[in-house]
Amino acid sequence: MLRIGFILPSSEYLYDPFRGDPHTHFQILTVLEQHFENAIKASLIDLRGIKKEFSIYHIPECDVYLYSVYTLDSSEQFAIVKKIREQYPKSIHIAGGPHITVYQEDALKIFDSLILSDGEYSIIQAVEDIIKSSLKKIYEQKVPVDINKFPFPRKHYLPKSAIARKGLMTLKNKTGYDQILGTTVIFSRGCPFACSFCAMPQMRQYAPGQRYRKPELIEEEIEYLKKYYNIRGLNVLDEIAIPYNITAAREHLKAIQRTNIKWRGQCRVDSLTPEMAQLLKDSGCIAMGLGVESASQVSLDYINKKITIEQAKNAIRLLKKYDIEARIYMIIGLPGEPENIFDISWEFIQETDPDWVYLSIFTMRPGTEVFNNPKKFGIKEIKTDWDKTMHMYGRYTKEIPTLSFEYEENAPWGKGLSSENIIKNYMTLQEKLKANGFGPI
Ligand code: B12
Repeated sequence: MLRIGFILPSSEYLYDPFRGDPHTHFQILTVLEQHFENAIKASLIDLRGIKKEFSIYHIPECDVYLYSVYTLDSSEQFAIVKKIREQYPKSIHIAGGPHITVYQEDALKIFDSLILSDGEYSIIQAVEDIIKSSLKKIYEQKVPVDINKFPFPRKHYLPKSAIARKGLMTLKNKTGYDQILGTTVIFSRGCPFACSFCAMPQMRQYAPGQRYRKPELIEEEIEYLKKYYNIRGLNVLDEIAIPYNITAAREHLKAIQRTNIKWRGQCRVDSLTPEMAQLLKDSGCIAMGLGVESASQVSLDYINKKITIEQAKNAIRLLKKYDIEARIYMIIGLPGEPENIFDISWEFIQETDPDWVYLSIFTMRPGTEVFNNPKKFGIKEIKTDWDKTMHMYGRYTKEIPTLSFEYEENAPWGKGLSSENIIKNYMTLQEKLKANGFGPI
């Protein structure tokens, strides 16, 4: 029997690594178990919360180790491979994920094989090749996988306590929701847009656009979570929780409604119409996060967000009207920001009065258009110190952000802000938000 372990790194840079679930891992492990049945033993090696120097003591011996490498944890994951190879020299190491997709050559010095793009068919092929001793260096899926052909991801790889937890559904204005037993889910892949700060367009070059699970499969997945985990609330992690196609959106939301669950999610500001807000409300949606990103239209245009400030204001109004908590995502430090970005951001927040503001500082991730084409965005230098690309600071403690890039003084839109100014704007706005009840919950 082939022992396959999927490594989940410490995620120590997250305030609470147990707020999210490892969906990539669940998906690949479920596919492997369904295909190979008793010929393999598939497990999740959960290193969250464990100090990096002690990780090896928590890693059981396997024949094959899998990794999904994000930029922020790339150095940790590379170090784990090295340690495991010392301990179990015959082990085979296979990686996928955004970071290795960009740095394939370097990654091949560390891993035995890489999985690029959708991984369902590729991992089955790779395991079959391992059994035949003919593992290839690269498996690349060039035709989008139909996600409805695969089972929904099972969660039995972790203890029940790590799946069903309280505190995921907390609301600002209503009590009792913090006690709801919740978990996170993801019903789709991808996004039809190409924002210049997002790593996905490059990763999904062979599978552009949005793919959703069929409504009946969504219903089936939620019923499974209710039955085995007693789940009553869902944090839906899809980038766009509402399908762009209106007919599909109706069916999607009605499927969720039939399960009688409470849920929260995120969507684009241009997804919201009065009909959609009503459907959301009826489907049990209690809070929605909106990608507002900036109070500067110039910045929105630079990052190719394809929305207007007016659309953002309308979307917040609509959510509030339908009694759905309106949470907004904003970023400080984007290209195109004027000198008075702090003032216009605060004015926007005061005028629209969202329930909650998630504030990030702009970070540079490989694979994004800004990273590949910095000149276009007035960026003079990008450092590849990946550990310094965290985008959320000071939500709970007083950390000081660092930036891994710098703007030209004479940027294409005018004066580029200095890194000191960006950090100051970010910190002052974060303080102002905290002091005025915009977070954190
Ligand atoms: C859900 C999600 C999360 C969840 C769960 C993440 C997880 N590890 O499963 C949570 C909330 C925990 C999370 C946290 C973070 N995330 Co996140 N997240 C996403 C999101 C929206 C979906 C990912 C997902 O689960 N999709 C469903 C699965 C099934 O699809 P998938 O991941 O693409 O995997 C498929 C293939 O890519 C491939 N594959 C990928 N890896 C591997 C590995 C192997 C071995 C194999 C065989 C196949 C394979 O096979 C899968 C099936 O086809 C993506 C954006 C996106 N749309 O993909 C961002 C994204 C992956 N996240 C990102 C970031 C930055 C983070 C955080 C660092 C954010 C933060 N500062 O808090 C943390 C990191 C936490 C961690 N160490 O895991 C970035 C990564 C960019 C980068 N260059 O690293 C992304 C791309 C968002 C973005 N647009 O920039 N995230």
